[in-house]
Amino acid sequence: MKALVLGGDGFCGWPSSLHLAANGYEVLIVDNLSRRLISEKISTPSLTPIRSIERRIEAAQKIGNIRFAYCDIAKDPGKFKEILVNFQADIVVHFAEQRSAPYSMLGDAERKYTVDNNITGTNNLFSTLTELNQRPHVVHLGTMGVYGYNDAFGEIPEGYLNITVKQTQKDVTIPYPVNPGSIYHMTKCLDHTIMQFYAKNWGFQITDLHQGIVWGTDTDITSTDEDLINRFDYDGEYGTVLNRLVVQSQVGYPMTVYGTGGQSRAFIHIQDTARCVLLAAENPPEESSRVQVFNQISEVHTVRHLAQMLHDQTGAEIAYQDNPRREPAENNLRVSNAGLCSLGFEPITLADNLTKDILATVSKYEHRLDRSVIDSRARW
Ligand code: NAD
Ligand code: USQ
Repeated sequence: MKALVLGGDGFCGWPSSLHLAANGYEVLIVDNLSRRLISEKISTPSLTPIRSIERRIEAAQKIGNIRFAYCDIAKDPGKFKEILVNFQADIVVHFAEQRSAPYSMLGDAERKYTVDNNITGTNNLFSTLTELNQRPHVVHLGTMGVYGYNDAFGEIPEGYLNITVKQTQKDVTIPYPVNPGSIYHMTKCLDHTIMQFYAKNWGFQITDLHQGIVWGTDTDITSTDEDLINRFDYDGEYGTVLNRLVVQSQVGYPMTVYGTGGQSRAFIHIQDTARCVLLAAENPPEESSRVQVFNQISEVHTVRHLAQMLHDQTGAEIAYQDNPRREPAENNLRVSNAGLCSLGFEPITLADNLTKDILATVSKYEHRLDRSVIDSRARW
């Protein structure tokens, strides 16, 4: 089976590509290396010394059949088409988007770039596949943030809500109302609409993984060889909250809890991202007229709880800051992950003590840390 992995050089894409290759897939990574470029532009290299894509691929040959093609899927539809024609994928996994909410809110240029890149890339993929009459199962990485983060309709279901229409008293199933909190999250809502249309009109089999915040850095494969090491972002724009707090607690930087820390969010470990992507890839929807949605999450915590847990482990100080983001100070969140669990997903949780592994990685590469990039510059 052939898996085309768009964005396979990134934080989630790299370990997922390796996991697919280790499980017998012929993998072709397509990436424009824009994440590495943004790192250079805003001076925030990965804490871990990730290798060049060439060196990564050379080391990955020991894991399985894995290759790389440079292509910007948003800006170079001609080359992208050639790749799709030549590779004839059975599965396409689509990670290739600008994924930082704070980055997308920095200013005019970043708003436009995020929308142009994410929406055009997704539409290019489906439009070209339509033109070529190819129908691989497409697995798209979406986000929990499409739902907003509240329990207004009870536990958040997987993409669809069963309601009774007041006017007709009819029971219907509707796509869960979207409620994005940033330009980045907005692009994921738009992606979802694009995919619903392609599924309805051209019968694509599509799975949208509404993923929570990913934590951790290494997986059982990336930790086997320094040349396979995964990226680790800790800066104010690309670092996600748990990884940031772990780094801060290790290096004596007061932990940056925004507002009261009462924000509840869903989390998943990077190892589970790779496992869930494979599970989803192997289980396409039976019905091709609508997008299958799985909530790719393991557990829900408040930011305050995470900071307190790290304080208890390390004694690190918590610094409550004015929240730079427009979001509710406190929220309740309950999320179903029944779909992936029914396929055999057994979540890794914080109780498994994996923050200790991250602390070890941070300690190993602490000399590479730049404290001046820890605070976030984005305000909205
Ligand atoms: P990342 O930035 O590390 O990886 C994205 C990769 O896509 C990068 O290698 C980048 O160079 C590439 N890319 C971007 N635009 C491209 C284009 N036009 N053409 C070709 N390649 C392009 O991000 P990540 O953390 O690995 O996230 C991957 C996906 O998972 C994203 O779509 C993101 O929205 C989603 N996701 C991530 C998280 C998280 O916590 N990291 C949580 C939920 C969902
Ligand atoms: N937060 C802090 N302190 C920090 C950083 C963040 O308190 O130092 C808070 C934020 O205010 C927010 C929460 O922690 O309430 C999560 O922030 P985050 O930066 O970890 O996550 P977010 O911006 O939502 O985006 C990340 C990924 C994105 C993915 C999303 C999943 O960058 O790609 O889609 O998590 S989710 O949050 O479930 O929508």
